[in-house]
Amino acid sequence: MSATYYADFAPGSGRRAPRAALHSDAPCIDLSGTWRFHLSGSADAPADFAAPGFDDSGWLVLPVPSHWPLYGHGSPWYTNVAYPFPLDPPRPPEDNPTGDHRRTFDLPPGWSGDVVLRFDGVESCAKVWLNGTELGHFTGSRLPTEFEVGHVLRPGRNVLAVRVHQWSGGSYLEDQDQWWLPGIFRGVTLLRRPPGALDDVFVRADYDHATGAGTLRVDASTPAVVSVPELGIAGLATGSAVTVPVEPWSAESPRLYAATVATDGETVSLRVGFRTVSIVDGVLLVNGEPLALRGVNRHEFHPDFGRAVPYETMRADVLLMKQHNVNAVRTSHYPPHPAFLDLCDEAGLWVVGECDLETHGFLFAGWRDNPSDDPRWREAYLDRMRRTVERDKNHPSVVLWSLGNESHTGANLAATAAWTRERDPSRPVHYEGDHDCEYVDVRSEMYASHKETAAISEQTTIPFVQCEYAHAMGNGPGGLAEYVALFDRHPRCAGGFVWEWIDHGLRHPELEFAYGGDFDEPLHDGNFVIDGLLFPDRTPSPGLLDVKKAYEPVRFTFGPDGLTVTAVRGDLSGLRFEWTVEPGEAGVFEVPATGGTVPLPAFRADGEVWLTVRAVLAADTAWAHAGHEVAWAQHRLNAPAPMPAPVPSSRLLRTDGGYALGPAAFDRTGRLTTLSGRPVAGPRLQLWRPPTDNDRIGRLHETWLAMGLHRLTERFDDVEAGEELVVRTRAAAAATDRAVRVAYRWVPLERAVALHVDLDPEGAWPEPIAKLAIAFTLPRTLDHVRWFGLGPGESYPDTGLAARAGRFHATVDELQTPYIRPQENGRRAGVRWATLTDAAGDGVKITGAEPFGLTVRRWSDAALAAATHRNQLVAGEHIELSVDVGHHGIGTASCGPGTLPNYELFLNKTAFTFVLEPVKLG
Ligand code: IPT
Repeated sequence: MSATYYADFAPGSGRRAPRAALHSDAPCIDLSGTWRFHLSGSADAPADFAAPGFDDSGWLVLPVPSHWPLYGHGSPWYTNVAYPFPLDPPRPPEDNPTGDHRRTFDLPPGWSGDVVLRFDGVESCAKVWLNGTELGHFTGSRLPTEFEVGHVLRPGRNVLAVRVHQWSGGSYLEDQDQWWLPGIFRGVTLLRRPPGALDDVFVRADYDHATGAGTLRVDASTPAVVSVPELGIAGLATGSAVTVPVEPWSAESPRLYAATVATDGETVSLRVGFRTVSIVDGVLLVNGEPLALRGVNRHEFHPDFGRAVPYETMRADVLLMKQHNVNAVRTSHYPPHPAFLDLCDEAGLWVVGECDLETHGFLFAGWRDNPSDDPRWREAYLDRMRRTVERDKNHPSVVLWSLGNESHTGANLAATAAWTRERDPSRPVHYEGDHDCEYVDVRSEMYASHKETAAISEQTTIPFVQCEYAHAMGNGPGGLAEYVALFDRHPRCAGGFVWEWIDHGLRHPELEFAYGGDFDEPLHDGNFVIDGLLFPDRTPSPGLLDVKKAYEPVRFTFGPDGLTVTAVRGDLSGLRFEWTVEPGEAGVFEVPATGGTVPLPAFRADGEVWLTVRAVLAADTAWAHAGHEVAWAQHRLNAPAPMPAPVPSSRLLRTDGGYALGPAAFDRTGRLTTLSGRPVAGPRLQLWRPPTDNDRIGRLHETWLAMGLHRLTERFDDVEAGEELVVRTRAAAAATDRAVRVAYRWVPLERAVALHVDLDPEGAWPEPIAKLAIAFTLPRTLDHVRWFGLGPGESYPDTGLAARAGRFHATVDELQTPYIRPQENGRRAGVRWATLTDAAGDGVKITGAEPFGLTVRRWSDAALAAATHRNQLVAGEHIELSVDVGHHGIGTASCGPGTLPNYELFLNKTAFTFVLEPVKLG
């Protein structure tokens, strides 16, 4: 077998030892910018381009950092578990896109002596030459690499040449569920190393919660002097410790102290956060307090730049997380750009720092030859973890080290854990794949059901973390509130991380956002890469709003003595409490920082009225402005007046076409044709919904298709015209012998009609159905929707935590949630009444005897189900109105448990009532 560098077990050659990412005053040169670029399909072309005199004027140009497939050279490729090449470690495939990169730079005067060239991220393997001298090579795409270059630098003009192979031995260790995107995608920097340089610094800043003292000790590769002016620490020698009173660092209160570590030649600036992670009686603690991880998994992603994420985007992620009550991030499944961790220190997020490692695709080979247990890969495993820990060890935000993801188990992982613990005993070690907890400090699971979560939390003797749960693919995740309630209940359960932060949809000229298969990849996993809480452009999805509600740090409970306010994490200082009663009444109330019960004013109200209480930021913070809502709750002050018993107020008339009943007209078979002269067709029984990703991948949708729910036909059997109009139908699907007997009973009211629907299943219906609704077709002009119910966003039985009771309005277009792969969406729940009107305010009103679900679209369910991308949804000639009395829950069966039993929907004999009337809004 060839031991060519790109087909090797070894992680690299010629590299410097890994060290901390440091902010230094030593001069540096940013080599980002426009480089020359040439792509070839073979890894073995002669490397003549490395010669300083090579003429690259005919080459293309490419920005660095970047992934070349996002600039039209080759194309992105998405796989989840499967490797996109045959398994024959460490050999990559023959077809190995290889990007040669070249740039020149001028060395400023005075740059003699030691100089280091650093790469912060190159996928997947690079060989580097400076002025024609080969420096070495490296793998480890999301890890830093440094070379000594002082001896090859020349005064004046220098030529840097980098050959990047898409595939390498390293690719076997990088089988994360994401796009394969080669390139120099993070910065390249030239760092001057002055005499007396401080290469490495290791800050240990512990906090003793019993005494309130912080102990600081800094170790450095060169003896140096430590100062923390704010703490009066000056001239502290590296290697010695000092103990002083401090304020501790936490995600809620991220107190940082500016520090410097200096030699004669170099000064490094740090921000020190004092905190101690410990495990006591199986509970994971920081500063003596149980750590409640209410987290998300974050991949680095930008829809235009892939993993070459701009700084402002990293910042946006941190702010969005904080604004949505997320307090923890798992850096799935590799170290992020180093600046991201600075932002986490600053804003306050607990971080699980994960190594760049995944070998998931060996699953398909029964884990045969899995690198995790193959001694030939041992050095590569250790190398990756060393580069992770050494780079990020000084961040107070990092509280756990994670060995990697989905790499099964084996001796190399155990060795990595042992090294990590020895190098940094201050942080527990996490790795989900060590199910027997032989070499980890915390037990970890992914996608455990609620039941399993409860059982593990009760049985475990060490802290338990759900490193992934609540798969946020498409519409969902359902069942989030129940998970968080379990986390809150069990002290040994330290919480979990939603999968995942953002949809990895790549911007596409026709499709808007592309996913697997959109680049004609021969093997791919479709839209499984679209499973985030943010849409690719970072617009929050309804799932993120639910996360915000589920992760609220404040709890409100309404009781006979008033409102009890409890801090779930941290305290209540920094918050202001407000109440509102629609319409128009509002006030504030005082709550002690530690929480308490406050009496509420007496409110007088007629009809259904809700009190809303809110906790908002009292002052600006680093992550949101004063007034930003952190938590809220509602309490109904008055029950709704019951719907008046229908009093027939007009008589049924026979007409040429059929029947007339108040404002409603019907054809001879009893189908509604107009309301107040406006065409309205219906009702139609609906038992199906366009499948969500969870329905489809969890295969419940197969059941619905087998039942024929998507092709229900309704036979009009009988019309009985007396005081009322009773229309009997039988709804059934071709080739099946079960059916629903439906009786639509129309009763005239004053300027309105009531519709009583009786359903009687015929035959056995043991499987869940998707939805139970009746639908109407309306003119396309009725596109303004107002409703009283839950809003403003969508809700399904086990989602919509963020929706609150109130009066809302939206256009039909605004009611749609633009999931990247179209699917069931946009339902508003708990609706008492809704109007659909045209621009002049004319239209129809529908009122439920009981709160109902409202869905309004410009396309049919069939069209929604058939669309694979947003651009395929085209407004039709009508508006489709569906009013439901039940939906099956959403669950997370695309990866994880399905709908909890109490959110399942079955067909039973049932009855419900709606009132339809024409309206004219003022
Ligand atoms: C789990 C992976 O860790 C994660 O990277 C992602 O692929 C997720 O699934 C699904 O989106 S692994 C799975 C087998 C539970």
